[in-house]
Amino acid sequence: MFDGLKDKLSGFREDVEENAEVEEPAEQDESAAAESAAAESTEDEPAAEEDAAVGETGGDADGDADADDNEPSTFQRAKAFATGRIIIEEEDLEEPLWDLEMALLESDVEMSVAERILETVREKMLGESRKQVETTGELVESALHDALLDVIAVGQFDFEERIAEAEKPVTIVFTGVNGVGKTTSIAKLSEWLADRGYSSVMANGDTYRAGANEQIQEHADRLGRELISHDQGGDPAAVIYDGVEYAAANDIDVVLGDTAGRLHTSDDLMSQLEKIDRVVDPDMTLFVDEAVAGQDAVNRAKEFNDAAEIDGAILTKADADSSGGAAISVAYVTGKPILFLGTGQGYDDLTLFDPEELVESLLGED
Ligand SMILES: Nc1nc2c(ncn2[C@@H]2O[C@H](COP(=O)(O)OP(=O)(O)O)[C@@H](O)[C@H]2O)c(=O)[nH]1
Ligand SMILES: [Mg+2]
Repeated sequence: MFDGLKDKLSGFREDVEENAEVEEPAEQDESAAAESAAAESTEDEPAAEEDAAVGETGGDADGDADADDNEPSTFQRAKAFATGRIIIEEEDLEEPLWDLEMALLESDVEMSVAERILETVREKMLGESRKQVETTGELVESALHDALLDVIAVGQFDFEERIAEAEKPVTIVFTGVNGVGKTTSIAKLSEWLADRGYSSVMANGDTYRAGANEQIQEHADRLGRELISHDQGGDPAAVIYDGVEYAAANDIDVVLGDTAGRLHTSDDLMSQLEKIDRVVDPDMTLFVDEAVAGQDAVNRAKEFNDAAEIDGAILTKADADSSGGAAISVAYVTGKPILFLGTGQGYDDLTLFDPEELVESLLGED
């Protein structure tokens, strides 16, 4: 999952490390290093700032061993200049950041998201955080970590808690274009809920496509759930409404309402979604798209959210996606969180989305 992007991120780390090393002063004897540091610190402003930064680090209360016994000597400060934590300059970052931007865009990360990531990385690497890390590698790692998390975690909420606290039945409507995995995700979510003690009923609002009733009925039968459906051509809002009535009468916790996945540009479909909103007033609308669709998925998420406001997204087929662009971009672009990843065709292949976990796996060694 997302291996292509992972490789590209580790490329950035290597780039920065290489560039930073080039800047390292060649072997100097102790006094020469000290002198050059002292000279630099008085001559130009940026160097003076850095010297101050070193001073702060050395004097930190959380006990550097060397700060305990005696104040850091000029030599120690000079040596700090030669370590990764303070020698990264704006110009060292220029090329790696450019390459990182290209890598993100190639991985289908949306432009504004890539820009935001770059901005955060630049800020973190040149700003405060560099005083708290030891090596260039660590600095890159922590900057990338924060920059990715910043865009990926937008809008996150605890889905299970939301279900637990909502008045029952909770109605969830699934939107998205055809073939992305809405119906499969409904079946998976029904199983996910059952595993946590919540009963659910499916309501087939896809009254448009021939064979839609049969397909979802098969899932319902396999899982032992009730399915509410009307004949093909019926009113989707009416089917989901019946689902809610059924759930209320039978003490069912959650109604999972499917919809037809016609083109997001279809006015017809959008007015259908509006009607569902009006008639059923769902507790949640989840947008479903496939991670493999990359940039297209991001654009559709935005358009669906504009037409019938979504509460979150499910990204399916993450098992087949190496770019990771959609997983990184959807939340930032829509302001609504990714809640689940579909990771296969089995009913258990639905994973609660955990931004921190994703970031760690993107930056992980293996
Ligand atoms: N590999 C993989 N396939 C999936 C996933 N989710 C759905 N699919 C497959 O995608 C196809 C379309 O799914 P379907 O639920 O009918 O899409 P819908 O038209 O949006 O309702 C089916 O063959 C599913 O088995 C997933 O997470 N991973
Ligand atoms: Mg379907």
